Amino acid sequence: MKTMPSPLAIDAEPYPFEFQPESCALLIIDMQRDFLEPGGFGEILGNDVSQLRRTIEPNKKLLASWRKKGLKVLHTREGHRPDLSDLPAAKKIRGRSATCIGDAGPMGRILVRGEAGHDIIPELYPLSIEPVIDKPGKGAFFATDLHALLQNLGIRQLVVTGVTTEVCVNTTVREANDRGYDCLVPSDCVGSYFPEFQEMGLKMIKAQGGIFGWVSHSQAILSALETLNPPKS
Ligand code: TIU
Repeated sequence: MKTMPSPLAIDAEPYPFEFQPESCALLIIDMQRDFLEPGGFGEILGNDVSQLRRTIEPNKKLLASWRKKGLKVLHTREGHRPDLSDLPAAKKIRGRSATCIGDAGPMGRILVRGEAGHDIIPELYPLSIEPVIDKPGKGAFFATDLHALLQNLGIRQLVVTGVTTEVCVNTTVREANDRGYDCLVPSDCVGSYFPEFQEMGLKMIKAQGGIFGWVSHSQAILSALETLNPPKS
Protein backbone atom coordinates (compact mmCIF):
# COMPACT_ATOMS: atom_id res chain seq x y z
CA MET A 1 0.00 0.00 0.00
CA LYS A 2 1.32 3.47 -0.94
CA THR A 3 1.62 5.73 2.07
CA MET A 4 1.88 9.52 1.94
CA PRO A 5 5.27 10.80 3.13
CA SER A 6 5.00 12.81 6.35
CA PRO A 7 4.69 16.54 5.75
CA LEU A 8 7.59 18.95 6.21
CA ALA A 9 6.94 21.75 8.68
CA ILE A 10 7.67 25.18 7.18
CA ASP A 11 8.22 27.97 9.65
CA ALA A 12 5.21 30.29 9.13
CA GLU A 13 2.64 32.41 10.89
CA PRO A 14 0.32 31.83 12.67
CA TYR A 15 1.85 28.33 13.02
CA PRO A 16 4.01 25.97 10.92
CA PHE A 17 2.68 25.04 7.47
CA GLU A 18 2.54 21.26 6.86
CA PHE A 19 4.05 21.08 3.39
CA GLN A 20 3.11 18.04 1.23
CA PRO A 21 5.31 18.65 -1.83
CA GLU A 22 3.53 16.26 -4.21
CA SER A 23 0.16 17.91 -3.57
CA CYS A 24 1.40 21.51 -3.36
CA ALA A 25 1.65 23.85 -6.37
CA LEU A 26 3.42 27.17 -6.78
CA LEU A 27 0.86 29.66 -8.13
CA ILE A 28 2.45 32.87 -9.42
CA ILE A 29 -0.08 35.66 -9.80
CA ASP A 30 0.06 38.29 -12.57
CA MET A 31 3.82 39.00 -12.76
CA GLN A 32 3.03 40.88 -15.98
CA ARG A 33 5.01 43.57 -17.76
CA ASP A 34 2.10 46.05 -17.52
CA PHE A 35 2.14 45.85 -13.71
CA LEU A 36 5.90 45.66 -13.13
CA GLU A 37 7.82 47.43 -15.86
CA PRO A 38 8.59 51.13 -15.96
CA GLY A 39 6.26 52.74 -18.53
CA GLY A 40 3.57 50.09 -18.08
CA PHE A 41 -0.08 50.45 -17.05
CA GLY A 42 0.76 50.39 -13.32
CA GLU A 43 3.17 53.29 -13.68
CA ILE A 44 0.76 55.23 -15.97
CA LEU A 45 -1.76 55.08 -13.10
CA GLY A 46 0.83 56.87 -10.93
CA ASN A 47 2.11 53.83 -9.04
CA ASP A 48 5.67 53.19 -7.86
CA VAL A 49 6.67 50.00 -9.68
CA SER A 50 9.81 49.56 -7.56
CA GLN A 51 7.49 48.35 -4.79
CA LEU A 52 6.63 45.40 -7.03
CA ARG A 53 10.01 44.92 -8.67
CA ARG A 54 11.62 43.93 -5.35
CA THR A 55 9.61 40.69 -5.56
CA ILE A 56 11.30 39.58 -8.81
CA GLU A 57 14.53 38.19 -7.30
CA PRO A 58 12.88 36.20 -4.48
CA ASN A 59 10.33 34.82 -6.98
CA LYS A 60 13.15 33.84 -9.36
CA LYS A 61 14.93 31.91 -6.60
CA LEU A 62 11.77 30.19 -5.41
CA LEU A 63 10.73 29.29 -8.96
CA ALA A 64 14.18 27.87 -9.78
CA SER A 65 14.18 25.72 -6.65
CA TRP A 66 10.58 24.60 -7.20
CA ARG A 67 11.36 23.59 -10.80
CA LYS A 68 14.55 21.76 -9.73
CA LYS A 69 12.49 19.53 -7.45
CA GLY A 70 10.01 18.76 -10.22
CA LEU A 71 7.05 20.29 -8.36
CA LYS A 72 4.00 21.79 -10.07
CA VAL A 73 4.05 25.45 -11.17
CA LEU A 74 1.15 27.49 -12.55
CA HIS A 75 1.09 31.14 -13.64
CA THR A 76 -1.77 33.60 -14.06
CA ARG A 77 -2.24 36.73 -16.15
CA GLU A 78 -4.97 39.33 -15.70
CA GLY A 79 -6.39 40.45 -19.03
CA HIS A 80 -9.15 40.44 -21.58
CA ARG A 81 -10.07 39.22 -25.03
CA PRO A 82 -9.13 41.64 -27.84
CA ASP A 83 -12.85 42.36 -28.47
CA LEU A 84 -13.23 43.14 -24.73
CA SER A 85 -16.39 41.02 -24.57
CA ASP A 86 -15.24 39.68 -21.17
CA LEU A 87 -14.61 43.15 -19.73
CA PRO A 88 -17.48 44.38 -17.55
CA ALA A 89 -18.34 48.03 -18.23
CA ALA A 90 -17.94 48.73 -14.51
CA LYS A 91 -14.31 47.53 -14.62
CA LYS A 92 -13.55 49.52 -17.78
CA ILE A 93 -14.74 52.88 -16.48
CA ARG A 94 -13.69 52.47 -12.84
CA GLY A 95 -11.06 55.00 -11.81
CA ARG A 96 -12.07 57.50 -14.48
CA SER A 97 -8.54 57.35 -15.84
CA ALA A 98 -7.72 58.97 -19.20
CA THR A 99 -6.19 55.62 -20.22
CA CYS A 100 -8.05 52.42 -19.41
CA ILE A 101 -8.12 48.70 -20.19
CA GLY A 102 -8.20 48.09 -23.95
CA ASP A 103 -6.67 51.47 -24.84
CA ALA A 104 -3.30 51.78 -26.57
CA GLY A 105 -0.47 51.87 -24.03
CA PRO A 106 3.32 51.89 -24.21
CA MET A 107 3.44 48.08 -24.51
CA GLY A 108 0.39 47.52 -26.71
CA ARG A 109 -3.28 47.58 -25.71
CA ILE A 110 -3.55 47.63 -21.94
CA LEU A 111 -4.34 44.27 -20.31
CA VAL A 112 -5.37 42.72 -23.61
CA ARG A 113 -4.33 39.12 -24.29
CA GLY A 114 -1.62 38.78 -26.89
CA GLU A 115 -0.17 42.26 -26.27
CA ALA A 116 3.41 42.65 -24.99
CA GLY A 117 2.43 44.41 -21.78
CA HIS A 118 -0.01 41.65 -20.87
CA ASP A 119 2.68 38.99 -20.93
CA ILE A 120 4.74 37.72 -18.02
CA ILE A 121 8.08 39.43 -17.30
CA PRO A 122 11.06 37.63 -18.88
CA GLU A 123 12.66 36.91 -15.49
CA LEU A 124 9.78 34.54 -14.56
CA TYR A 125 8.70 33.40 -17.99
CA PRO A 126 6.68 30.14 -17.88
CA LEU A 127 8.10 26.92 -19.28
CA SER A 128 5.95 25.21 -21.92
CA ILE A 129 4.91 22.54 -19.36
CA GLU A 130 3.64 25.15 -16.88
CA PRO A 131 -0.06 26.06 -17.27
CA VAL A 132 -0.83 29.76 -17.72
CA ILE A 133 -4.30 30.76 -16.52
CA ASP A 134 -5.72 33.80 -18.30
CA LYS A 135 -8.17 35.44 -15.93
CA PRO A 136 -10.54 38.34 -16.55
CA GLY A 137 -10.97 39.14 -12.86
CA LYS A 138 -8.87 39.74 -9.79
CA GLY A 139 -9.32 36.23 -8.36
CA ALA A 140 -7.66 33.39 -10.30
CA PHE A 141 -10.67 31.07 -9.80
CA PHE A 142 -13.27 33.43 -11.28
CA ALA A 143 -14.23 32.46 -14.87
CA THR A 144 -11.18 30.17 -15.30
CA ASP A 145 -10.46 26.43 -15.25
CA LEU A 146 -7.91 26.73 -12.42
CA HIS A 147 -9.93 24.67 -9.91
CA ALA A 148 -10.41 21.85 -12.45
CA LEU A 149 -6.69 21.80 -13.27
CA LEU A 150 -5.70 21.68 -9.61
CA GLN A 151 -8.19 18.90 -8.91
CA ASN A 152 -6.90 16.86 -11.86
CA LEU A 153 -3.33 17.34 -10.67
CA GLY A 154 -4.19 16.25 -7.12
CA ILE A 155 -3.23 19.62 -5.66
CA ARG A 156 -4.64 20.71 -2.30
CA GLN A 157 -2.00 23.17 -1.12
CA LEU A 158 -0.83 26.36 -2.83
CA VAL A 159 2.17 28.60 -2.35
CA VAL A 160 0.82 31.87 -3.73
CA THR A 161 3.17 34.63 -4.91
CA GLY A 162 2.94 37.64 -7.23
CA VAL A 163 1.16 40.97 -7.40
CA THR A 164 -0.55 42.82 -5.95
CA THR A 165 -0.77 41.64 -2.36
CA GLU A 166 -4.09 43.24 -1.47
CA VAL A 167 -5.78 42.86 -4.85
CA CYS A 168 -5.19 39.73 -6.98
CA VAL A 169 -3.13 37.77 -4.43
CA ASN A 170 -5.59 38.35 -1.59
CA THR A 171 -8.64 37.70 -3.77
CA THR A 172 -7.12 34.45 -5.05
CA VAL A 173 -6.15 33.26 -1.56
CA ARG A 174 -9.70 33.91 -0.34
CA GLU A 175 -11.20 32.07 -3.32
CA ALA A 176 -8.78 29.16 -2.79
CA ASN A 177 -9.62 29.01 0.91
CA ASP A 178 -13.34 28.67 0.16
CA ARG A 179 -12.55 25.82 -2.25
CA GLY A 180 -10.62 23.85 0.37
CA TYR A 181 -7.00 24.70 -0.48
CA ASP A 182 -4.39 25.56 2.14
CA CYS A 183 -2.44 28.65 1.03
CA LEU A 184 1.02 29.75 2.11
CA VAL A 185 2.09 33.27 1.10
CA PRO A 186 5.81 34.17 1.21
CA SER A 187 5.87 37.84 2.22
CA ASP A 188 8.94 38.77 0.15
CA CYS A 189 7.45 37.21 -3.02
CA VAL A 190 4.29 39.35 -3.02
CA GLY A 191 4.17 43.10 -3.57
CA SER A 192 1.86 46.08 -3.34
CA TYR A 193 2.26 49.59 -4.73
CA PHE A 194 1.32 50.73 -1.20
CA PRO A 195 3.53 49.70 1.78
CA GLU A 196 0.60 49.96 4.21
CA PHE A 197 -1.49 47.59 2.09
CA GLN A 198 1.43 45.17 1.86
CA GLU A 199 1.54 44.99 5.65
CA MET A 200 -2.21 44.78 6.18
CA GLY A 201 -2.78 42.47 3.20
CA LEU A 202 -0.49 39.91 4.82
CA LYS A 203 -1.93 40.44 8.30
CA MET A 204 -5.43 39.78 6.97
CA ILE A 205 -4.37 36.36 5.67
CA LYS A 206 -2.74 35.08 8.86
CA ALA A 207 -5.02 36.74 11.47
CA GLN A 208 -7.55 34.82 13.55
CA GLY A 209 -5.53 31.60 13.54
CA GLY A 210 -4.87 31.74 9.78
CA ILE A 211 -8.35 32.73 8.63
CA PHE A 212 -7.28 32.56 4.97
CA GLY A 213 -3.88 30.87 5.24
CA TRP A 214 -0.25 31.17 6.33
CA VAL A 215 2.49 33.76 5.82
CA SER A 216 6.22 33.00 5.78
CA HIS A 217 9.48 34.22 4.24
CA SER A 218 10.64 32.49 1.04
CA GLN A 219 13.83 31.35 2.79
CA ALA A 220 11.77 29.04 5.00
CA ILE A 221 10.30 27.42 1.86
CA LEU A 222 13.71 27.20 0.16
CA SER A 223 15.12 25.45 3.24
CA ALA A 224 12.30 22.87 3.14
CA LEU A 225 12.80 22.33 -0.61
CA GLU A 226 16.51 21.67 -0.07
CA THR A 227 15.68 18.64 2.04
CA LEU A 228 13.73 17.01 -0.82
CA ASN A 229 15.22 14.51 -3.24
CA PRO A 230 15.46 15.60 -6.89
CA PRO A 231 12.75 14.18 -9.19
CA LYS A 232 13.19 10.67 -10.62
CA SER A 233 13.97 10.96 -14.32
N1 TIU B 1 -2.98 41.67 -10.44
C1 TIU B 1 -3.59 42.65 -9.77
O1 TIU B 1 -3.46 42.77 -8.56
N2 TIU B 1 -4.31 43.57 -10.52
C2 TIU B 1 -4.50 44.87 -10.16
O2 TIU B 1 -5.19 45.61 -10.86
N3 TIU B 1 -3.88 45.29 -9.04
C3 TIU B 1 -3.84 46.55 -8.52
O3 TIU B 1 -3.33 46.69 -7.41
N4 TIU B 1 -4.32 47.55 -9.21
